[in-house]
Amino acid sequence: MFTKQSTLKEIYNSPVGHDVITTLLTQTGFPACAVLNPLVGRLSLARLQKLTGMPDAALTNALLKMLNAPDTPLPPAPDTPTPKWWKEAVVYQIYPRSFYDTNGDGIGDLAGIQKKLPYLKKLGVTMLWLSPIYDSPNDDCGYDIRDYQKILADFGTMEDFDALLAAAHKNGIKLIMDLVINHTSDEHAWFKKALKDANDPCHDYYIWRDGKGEDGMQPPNNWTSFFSGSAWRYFPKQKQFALHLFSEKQMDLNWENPNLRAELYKMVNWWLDKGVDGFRLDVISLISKESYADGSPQISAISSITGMERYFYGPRLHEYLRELRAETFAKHDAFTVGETPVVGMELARRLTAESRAELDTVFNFDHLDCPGKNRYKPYPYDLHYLKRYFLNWQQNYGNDVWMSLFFDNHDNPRMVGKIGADPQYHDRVAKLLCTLQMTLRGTPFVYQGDELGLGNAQFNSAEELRDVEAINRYNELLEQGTAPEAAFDAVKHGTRDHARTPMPWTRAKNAGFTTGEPWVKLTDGWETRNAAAQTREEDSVFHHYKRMIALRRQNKALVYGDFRPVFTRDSRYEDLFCYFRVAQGQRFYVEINLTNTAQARPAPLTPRQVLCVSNYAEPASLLRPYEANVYRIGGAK
Ligand code: ISL
Ligand code: CA
Repeated sequence: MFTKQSTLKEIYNSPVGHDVITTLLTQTGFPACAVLNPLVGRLSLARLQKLTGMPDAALTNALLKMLNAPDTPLPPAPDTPTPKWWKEAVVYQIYPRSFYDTNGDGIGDLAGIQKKLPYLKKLGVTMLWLSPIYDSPNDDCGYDIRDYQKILADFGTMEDFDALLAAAHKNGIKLIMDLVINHTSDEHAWFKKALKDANDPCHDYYIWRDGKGEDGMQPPNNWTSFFSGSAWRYFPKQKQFALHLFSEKQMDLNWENPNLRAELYKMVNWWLDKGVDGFRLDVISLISKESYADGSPQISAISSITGMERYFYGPRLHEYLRELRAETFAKHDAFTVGETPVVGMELARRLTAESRAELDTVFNFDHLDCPGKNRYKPYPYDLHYLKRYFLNWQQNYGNDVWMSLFFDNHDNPRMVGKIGADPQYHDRVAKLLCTLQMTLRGTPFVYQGDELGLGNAQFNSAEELRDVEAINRYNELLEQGTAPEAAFDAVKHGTRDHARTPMPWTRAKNAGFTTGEPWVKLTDGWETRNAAAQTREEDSVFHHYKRMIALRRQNKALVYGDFRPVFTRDSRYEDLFCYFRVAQGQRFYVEINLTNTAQARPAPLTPRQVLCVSNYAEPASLLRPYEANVYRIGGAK
């Protein structure tokens, strides 16, 4: 039983405590190991509170509830990971709106994806993840679903989908869908029924609360939405508020309701029966809300979201995930990757360990920004942090769990842009990231355009933004009296639009993406940085990806092998990231220079080290800026 008298060290030694403390310290820019300092570690919660005013009452209360929730310890992990088809996959995330437009309306479509299957096959990826393609009013680019069993007209028809799925499978490519079941659109039939009649069974599919204050017009609590403003929307006819953690058109579902859960399972099975191979589960860790008490002001100050500690790892989360899996995925050997913001290593293990039968893997986002930084404020991303992050996860995560490996997705500016190396090194850095991604243990998720080394876009005015998150932030700043230019500056670096610009296919008008007007502007430089040019040039980023993907697919050691870092304790080599991947009968060696200056090799290469792939054309004695090499030890290339 944890109490206010528990010490920081005791708390840190528990899974929940470990992740919460690590996240809080990292967010504020401190190393997590600060807690291991005996003076700090011996402090009790109560004492810390007295000395520093932290943690506040709401946080203490939420934390103690989480710490005291029943937890089954994980059984010991096996010596080697169990082989699974999805561990061997190389996933490619498609943002359908921006992939390829076949009918000139400026919006990518399903026929466009099908048309580009030969390109994807050439690249070598084995599984596609489609960001949502369901019917939607598009308040949040499809993450606001109106009908789970209908295709958005902009993207095509269900026939187009069936044809795409069949064609993908025919090419040996699996396909997973984006499953958004924390919320639906306010235009979903369930919500419409809920609005019409409070006695309709669908009413309880959502989260309704009375308002506060004499007139009942104040939101039920202080929670804020991820997309600015209160997380509660008032409905005058109903005289009640409904919860929306995201946009005000994305209404949170009430997972407490068993009928709702049964409806969701039915829908998931309908897609599985169609033959889809699995799902990426949108913000799945948020489905269980601990209570509707006010959120901690301190968490709010650190994360700019109020209330998160009440639902980021709610008390029924594991139960819901087990049920969901048993009712659906388990019957189809389907693959699942959960999007789990703020979940750290220990909680991730509890969500994905094989013995738990919940999720297969999750996305952890801790590496996307350096400690104390966020995507809205530009800074040069430090590759040394990426090394620290991977050293930790690759060595400590365990054999009964499996990482996802990614640098980009549709919610973040691109990593190669964040690193912001001198333009002469841009392609080398893009290739370096690919080398890391294809040689670490975990399932790689390439985001469309990564394979071209696509960078971030240049947005010049608020009119060019399309992302509801950035637009809401911008408007909120204007309402607070910020001048338009300053408000735009505050969102332009972080807007999710950077990753959502159209795929550059050729040097034709609009990069060959559309014959019409693209729905969002292109990233500059497409005249030279495009798929046509890169598939022609042997030393392009595209070919580097192709070679690395092939190498990984041909060599199980790169998938399942042990990760053995070297030279990590020698400060002379902190600018290098070197490791072995070792499996029975196979050994690979990876050496990476994390900096823009030449570095000495820690040890001379031996004739037994056969170079497989490099981001430089010719070998050299020094490791050149951002050089990344993969060698096979013994045996042919
Ligand atoms: O935690 C975050 C920032 O503090 C967010 O990045 C959060 O992880 C993200 O907003 C959740 O993203 C997913 O759900 C959203 C949708 O807009 C995103 O595109 C999707 O990836 C709501 O469905
Ligand atoms: Ca189209």
